[in-house]
Amino acid sequence: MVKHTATSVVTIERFIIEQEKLHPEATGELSGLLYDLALAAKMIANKVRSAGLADILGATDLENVQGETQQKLDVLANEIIVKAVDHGGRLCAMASEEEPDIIEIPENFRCGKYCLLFDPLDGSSNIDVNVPVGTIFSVVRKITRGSRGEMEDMLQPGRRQVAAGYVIYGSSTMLVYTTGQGAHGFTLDPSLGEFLLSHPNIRTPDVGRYLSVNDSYHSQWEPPVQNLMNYYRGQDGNRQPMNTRYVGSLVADFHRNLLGGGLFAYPANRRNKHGKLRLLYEASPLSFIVEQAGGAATDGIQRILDVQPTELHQRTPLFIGSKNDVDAALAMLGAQHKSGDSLAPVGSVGA
Ligand code: AHM
Ligand code: MG
Repeated sequence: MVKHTATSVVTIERFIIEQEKLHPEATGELSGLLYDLALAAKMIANKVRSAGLADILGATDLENVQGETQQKLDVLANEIIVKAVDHGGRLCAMASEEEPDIIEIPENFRCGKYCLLFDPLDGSSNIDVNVPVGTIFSVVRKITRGSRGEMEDMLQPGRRQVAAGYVIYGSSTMLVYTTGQGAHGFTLDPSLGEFLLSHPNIRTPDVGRYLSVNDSYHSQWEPPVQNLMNYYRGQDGNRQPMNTRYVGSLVADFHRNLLGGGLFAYPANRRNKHGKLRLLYEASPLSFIVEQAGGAATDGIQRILDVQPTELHQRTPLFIGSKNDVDAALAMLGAQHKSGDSLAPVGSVGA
């Protein structure tokens, strides 16, 4: 494969094609899907950029200038992604954090061999205050025999993903993805309308600088989780204190930590007994990416990528980021689980 540096000008399209060449058996279906997702990302970026103007441009709270009913941006992002990928003949089904059931491919379109699972606009509650939001996606291969995708195809452990990625709509729009050959980042050049390779082969430091966690849950965490957070803050004297940075928008927190080194944690608490984040739309794809960058991810007992999902919208506790910091979570929370001190699911608080 051609070796790229951040100074060669490489579009995402060319990069995807070059990666495909590493697999002589490839049919181009996955490449086509990734390219369609990059297109959807550009369309969503466009909407997000003018989100603050929605009320001004809309004739009323409910209608926009064309007289169409104003949609919430996360619903709109969902629709953009579905419309960008449903007709390409690459997918047999989809699932979205925004929709309760599997999204079927319309009867008039051909079905392909992949399933797409996605969170169209994560952190969308932050849009009103101009904080970065993101899209997260995961691709798995169909495993059932029929022509249409089924629930069994969706409920595969994360290690079976063939691709995963996220888009951050921040001060610039970036798309980071992996197909299992490293994690690569592309920045949208707005003047060209192209994603250009800006972060080839991302590597995340083994030891994190940043700790991203919502501290307001401290009193609602189980003691082992509280001890773990004290350890990250250096309060027990066993570690250099980490800097706390919490945007409250997963993609933004994850992205900063991926590049700078850090640990994002969303443990279970008394209110969210299984954590808050979704295994299939958030935890699994980001775990695939972080592992490709040399980091790790656990639910406190096992590697996120080994968790067997049982429900489409399953939630999971999540500790993700720099390898040594994730190992510490596993050691401190996993030990508690093994000793039987808690019967609650990983990092979670007993019912
Ligand atoms: P969402 O999928 O409804 O947007 O919720 C997920 C978001 C994440 O982006 C963020 O990490 C988390 O919720 C913040 O939750 P909290 O406000 O409890 O800290
Ligand atoms: Mg989300």
